[in-house]
Amino acid sequence: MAELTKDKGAKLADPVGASIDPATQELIARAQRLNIDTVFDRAVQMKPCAIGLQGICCKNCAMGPCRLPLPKGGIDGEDTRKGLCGATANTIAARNFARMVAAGAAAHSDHGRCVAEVFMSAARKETDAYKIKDVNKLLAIAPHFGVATTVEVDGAVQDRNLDEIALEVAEKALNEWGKAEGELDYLKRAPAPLYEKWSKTGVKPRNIDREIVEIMHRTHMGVDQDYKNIVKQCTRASLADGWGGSMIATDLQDVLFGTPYPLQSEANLGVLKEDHVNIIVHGHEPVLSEMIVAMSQKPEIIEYAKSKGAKGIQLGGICCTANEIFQRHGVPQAGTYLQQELAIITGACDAMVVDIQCVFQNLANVAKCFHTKLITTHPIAKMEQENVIHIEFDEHHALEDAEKIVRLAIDNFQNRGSEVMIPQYKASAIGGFSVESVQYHLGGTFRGTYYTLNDNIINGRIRGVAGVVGCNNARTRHNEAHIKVVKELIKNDVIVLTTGCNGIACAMEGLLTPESAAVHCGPGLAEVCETVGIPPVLHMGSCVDNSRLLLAATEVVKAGGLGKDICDLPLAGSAPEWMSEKAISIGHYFVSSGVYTVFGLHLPTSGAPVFHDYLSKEMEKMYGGKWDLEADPIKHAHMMIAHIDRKRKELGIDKARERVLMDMADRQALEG
Ligand code: SF4
Ligand code: MSK
Repeated sequence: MAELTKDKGAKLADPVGASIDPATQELIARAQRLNIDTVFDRAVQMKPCAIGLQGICCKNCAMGPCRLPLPKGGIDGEDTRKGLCGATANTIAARNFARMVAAGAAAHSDHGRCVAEVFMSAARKETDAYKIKDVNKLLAIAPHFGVATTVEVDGAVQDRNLDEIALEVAEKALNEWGKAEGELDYLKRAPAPLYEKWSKTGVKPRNIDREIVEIMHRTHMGVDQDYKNIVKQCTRASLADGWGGSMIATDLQDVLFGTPYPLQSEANLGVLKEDHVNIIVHGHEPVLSEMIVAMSQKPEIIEYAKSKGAKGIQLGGICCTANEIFQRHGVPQAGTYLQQELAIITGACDAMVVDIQCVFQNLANVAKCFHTKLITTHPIAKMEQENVIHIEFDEHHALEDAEKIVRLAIDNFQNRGSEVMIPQYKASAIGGFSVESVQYHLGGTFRGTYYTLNDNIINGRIRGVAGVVGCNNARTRHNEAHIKVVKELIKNDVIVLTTGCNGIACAMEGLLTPESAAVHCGPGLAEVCETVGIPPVLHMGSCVDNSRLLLAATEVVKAGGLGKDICDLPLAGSAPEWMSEKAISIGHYFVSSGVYTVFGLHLPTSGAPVFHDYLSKEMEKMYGGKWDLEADPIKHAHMMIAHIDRKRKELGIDKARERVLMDMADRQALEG
């Protein structure tokens, strides 16, 4: 052990209180024994600032920071709080919220831009590493960019050359970040009434970068000082994320790496193997992890690992990289966001390869205590600590970069100390439920619609649909709210679509298996899962893949019988343990697309009650979706269920469910 990272005598987390997961508990305790601090300990040692938590601290100019605490006993009458410049609590909270939306939308969309650039290189055939893998998906998305897939020659319609289509799609896609006129091409994929609402309220994004830049301008000292107008720009920028940057990222990743279809794998830190070279891939962009997967499967590389005394190479993912390689290759998920330090604390991680987003800087300090090589790969995401190796990844020499990284990990296998402790916990999990594969599973190849899903919602077996997504947060017990919310929903016949770290939490809990339906679901949902052979919780991918949820909801609208817009559906969204600015952008585009969305923990809006209310009541009037907040997971789930029931009633299908759920005695009484 090279170096210890913690002050002796500091207050420590209670491992059992910090996580519901036994693997996590064991490794927190191990870290404490080894005197290595983790996020769990730091969370008990440093309390959050109560004013920042409520969104009412402004540091947008050097006359501040101006802090506007709520008066004791709340606001009675006029709210007279103001900063030095006169900015009200509503303005300050709205500006802070808007900057979170901007950062979140920027993160997703810059990821999307990077994928679009790689896609352009592939279309131009400038790289051997990346090729078009899913031609059907390319042909499916081309028309949304206005790219023709057929051509008329001498009066006859012929298929267009694929290389030409790919090149044109690449140009059109990249143009979405900076086009001078018009609006984002993908907006018209939304149901027509939703598109009309966006037109009427003037929030259709013009291009992705502009909406993000405009938030930064508007929230500069002395610019936009009307919280309603700031929210309008939040809506525009978040739509540029959900129906723009994220959706393009998902689509082009599917074209390059394949649209996910169901496959089986495992989840939790128990997937690491003592006798294998263990490589953890962590972050978000699959352009890196896809190459690491390809390289680690090459026979000569496996042979090289064996020549160094290992039995093979075990890859595992953390955060959304885990979701990406899980859904396309069945690579095991090593853990959620809060388990990143713990993966190194097993002592069995030979290399941790990171790219962008959700990566703790403290990984470098933890890696110093073990033999682990920590490798950063992205030009925009480096670490200052000198034990971190930077191998910059570039699509033009991607395979060479991947080979260098994998060989580095293999060479490091023999440096492992004797301090290996891999907790023996892992669960089986099925992932790969893209919009297309759900269509196939529920509608069959020929029908290819969401008809069966709609039918089961209408007849009441499925009460409704929930999108449960998002991060972990060390301010709450790891995975507890995720699992309680999801279990309560499926117990009440609500099918769950999951992404992000919620997806990993559900995988670790065994909820991504068809068998879990019989154990955890209400009778209606259990029957559907058993008949169709699907889990009650469908893993739809990573954070950018929340765009899949928007398109799945759109498919449900199209399949008919459940209204004309996303806001008509018995559907609700949730992020029980959110922490990232990306979650705020996702939440806001869900709401602006008509989804009732509940966040756990807290929202950075509570210090400005008028602004907070606006996000709920006024957003609902405009788009049919609204923000809500509930920290208690059971109440949180029941708020979603109450919304679903309200929608069922509005659709006139509430009685159908009562009939389905009648027990035998009720039926006999009726028949008699
Ligand atoms: Fe204070 Fe206004 Fe400056 Fe914000 S912009 S720090 S409220 S003076
Ligand atoms: S990784 S954004 S902690 S879901 Fe996408 Fe998990 Fe949240 Fe990062």
